[in-house]
Amino acid sequence: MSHKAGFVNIVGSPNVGKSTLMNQLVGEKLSIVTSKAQTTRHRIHGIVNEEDYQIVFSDTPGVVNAAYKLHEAMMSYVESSFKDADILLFITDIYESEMNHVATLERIQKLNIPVLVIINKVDLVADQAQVTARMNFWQEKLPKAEIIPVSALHGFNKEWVWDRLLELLPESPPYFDKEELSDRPVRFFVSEMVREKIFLFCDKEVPYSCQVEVDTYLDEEKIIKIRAVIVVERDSQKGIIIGKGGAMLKKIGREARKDIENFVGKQVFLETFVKVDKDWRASEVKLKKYGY
Ligand SMILES: Nc1nc2c(ncn2[C@@H]2O[C@H](COP(=O)(O)OP(=O)(O)OP(=O)(O)O)[C@@H](O)[C@H]2O)c(=O)[nH]1
Ligand SMILES: [Mg+2]
Repeated sequence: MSHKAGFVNIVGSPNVGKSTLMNQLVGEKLSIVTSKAQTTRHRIHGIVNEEDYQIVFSDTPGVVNAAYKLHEAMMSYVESSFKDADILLFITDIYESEMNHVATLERIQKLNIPVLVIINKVDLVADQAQVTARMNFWQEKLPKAEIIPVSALHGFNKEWVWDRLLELLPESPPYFDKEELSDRPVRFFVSEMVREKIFLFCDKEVPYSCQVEVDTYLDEEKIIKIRAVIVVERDSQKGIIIGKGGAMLKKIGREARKDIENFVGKQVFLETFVKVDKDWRASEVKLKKYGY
C-alpha cells in the first residue's frame, strides 16, 4: 500500500490565527492561543496519523523584525520551517492588508513547493466583497498559490484545506512513530498552558518577559504533582505576577491546572513559584538554558 507523509508548515504574521488553525487541523489543543501578538515562541509539531498518511504540521512564531535575542531565536524557528516544508500554509487574516514583513513575502514568492494562502477570520466580516477583495490581493502577490478563505476558530472550510493537503502530500514513509501527536514532551505543554494564562491575565510587557519552567513532574497513581516556576526579568514583574495577596498567581495556577487536567486526563496538583532572572530574554546563554 502506498503511504504519504510530509511537513506542512504554518507561517504568517503575528496574531493571524496560526496556532488556532493548527489546533483545528490536528483536532487537539496543542498550541496556546491568546489575543496578544507573539504568543507562540517555538516551532511546535502537531502530527496527524492515519493508516495511509502522516501529516506533520508545524506551528511557528509570527514573523517580526527581531528586537531582542528571544526574537532572534523565534525567527530561527520560522527559518527552519521554510527549509523543510513540503507544503507551506501562509496564513493571513481578513484585516491584513499588506505583508509588513516584506522579506517573508519575497521568500514565499520564490518557493518551489506548493503554497496555500489561508485567509483566516472570515467569520468577522459580513461583506463577501471584502473577502473577495482580499483573495484577489493575495492571488496577485502569489499567483501560483491557491487561496482559501477560512475561519480557523469555527472550522469553516476546513475540508477544503484537508482535501488539498491530501492531494499535495508526497509519497513517503512516516517521519515519526504513528502513535506520536507531537515532538514535544508533556512538560512542554504544561509550561505553555501556564504561560497562556499569564498572556491572558497580564498586560503590557509582563507576558513578554515571562518564561515558564516545569521543574517537577511526578506522575503518581491518582494524581500528577507538578511544580512550575515562572521566570520574570525584574522584581516589579514578580510583584505583578504574584498580585495582591497572591491573587494573580492563584488565578494563573487555578486556570492552568484545569487545562492541564484536561490535557493529561488525570487529577493535577500544581504549585507555582515566581523567580527573577534579570534580562533573560537578552542573554543567549539564558535562552539556551530555557530551551530556545
Ligand atoms: N473571530 C475569529 N478569531 C480568530 C480566528 N482564528 C483565530 N482567532 C483569534 O485570533 C487571536 C490570535 O489567534 P492565534 O491562533 O493565537 O494566532 P497566532 O497567529 O498563532 O498568533 P502568534 O502566535 O501570536 O503569532 C486569538 O484571539 C484567536 O481566538 C477566527 O477564525 N475567527
Ligand atoms: Mg501562535
